[in-house]
Amino acid sequence: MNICMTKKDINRNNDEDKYGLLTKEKVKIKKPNMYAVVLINDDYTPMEFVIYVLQTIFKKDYEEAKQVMLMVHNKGKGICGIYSLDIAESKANQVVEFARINQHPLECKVQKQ
Ligand code: TYC
Repeated sequence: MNICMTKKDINRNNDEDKYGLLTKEKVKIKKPNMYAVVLINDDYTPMEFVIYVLQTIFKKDYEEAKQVMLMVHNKGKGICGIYSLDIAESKANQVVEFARINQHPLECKVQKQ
């Protein structure tokens, strides 16, 4: 059986258990799949533009945004954040759309964790 339960549901179950009201059903809790948004380095997108993207789309402060940008610049790629699939895809699309509007080749991808 594969049912999603909140903590509240689980506690309610335990109470019911205590008072002998419950069917003895085992519940498996499945963690949601999570996805990293990965920024890719290139030779043309300005560093300050990447920092701005990290601040605005990924809600990082300036120092953290700079660290992530430098990580991508030095290592070739780096994680901007980890989200559910719909949010990861939405943020990746926002990055590419904003980069294209500003005529930068910045790329990012969504990677299942
Ligand atoms: N390498 C770029 C430069 O030197 C900066 C950069 C960083 C570009 C991160 C893309 O995802 C990136 N201007």
